Amino acid sequence: MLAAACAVHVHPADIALKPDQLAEACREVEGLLAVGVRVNEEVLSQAGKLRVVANCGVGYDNIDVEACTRRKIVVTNTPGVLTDTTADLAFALLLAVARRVAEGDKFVREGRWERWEFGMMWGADVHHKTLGVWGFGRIGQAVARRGRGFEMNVLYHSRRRASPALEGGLAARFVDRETLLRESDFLSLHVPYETGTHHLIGARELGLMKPSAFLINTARGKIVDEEALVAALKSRTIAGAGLDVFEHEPHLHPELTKLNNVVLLPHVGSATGETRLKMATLAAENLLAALHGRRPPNVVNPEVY
Ligand code: 8YV
Repeated sequence: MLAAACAVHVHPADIALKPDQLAEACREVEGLLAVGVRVNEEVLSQAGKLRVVANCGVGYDNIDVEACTRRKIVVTNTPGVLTDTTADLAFALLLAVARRVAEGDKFVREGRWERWEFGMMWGADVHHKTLGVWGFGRIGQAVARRGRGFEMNVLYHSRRRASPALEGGLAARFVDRETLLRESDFLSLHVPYETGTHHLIGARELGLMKPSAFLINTARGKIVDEEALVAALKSRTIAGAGLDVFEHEPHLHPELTKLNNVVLLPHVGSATGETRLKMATLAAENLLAALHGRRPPNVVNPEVY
């Protein structure tokens, strides 16, 4: 799609460029399709011809949107196409940590399974438990829907309360933060990362959760104070966590990999063949629309118009 419409420079390796390398690569470009790279002031100040940054992802905390807006650069993202795929992964983590799937797999592979035992590897039930969803946008709602499938009692908290019709359809009950923390058996995070959500979950919040509760994070690592989480997991303040994202990814807190009560994934929430193709296509459509002077379908900073 892109090659048919423009001269395309593709970064050859599937590794994220550092801002100075990206800045160098952006000097002459008019459009940037960003896949997992940080687009900050350093990059933008050197990209004098840039008109659009099309992010291949729904979250755009990797892009300094304000700096783009000041330069009248359009920023787009890829909402919608990855909703169910990411919700599936949140549920995969939820089930895996509750039923000790990763731990059991490791146990069998390592040849440590010698006999069937009644008391072996007990986990926690998922069905009929209370699922807390923090952030009730597309992905949060899709997780709530999956919770209903497992006959869970679904609570949610979000900045704005959903319409009665939406709440009714998902049988989800709006509660305040404290109630969500106190009552959830599984708490799944689905808020965007921004100044207001930095360390939304810290020692205090973890302390309010049940000692039998699990935290699931497929949103952004910096929403959780990882140091506090490690302490809570070690002291069994909470029972476990399923994490796809980390505060300083790809670097993990050194204690995390030593813990049995966590399931760790390398930020693969949207990583299925079907969804990655849809994300790439949508990002390309957004990019081309902007370059052709049309308004792209998924503009993040409409103030530029
Ligand atoms: C992306 C994501 O793969 O969409 C998001 O917000 O976290 C992932 O789907 C990631 O942002 C890299 O572009």
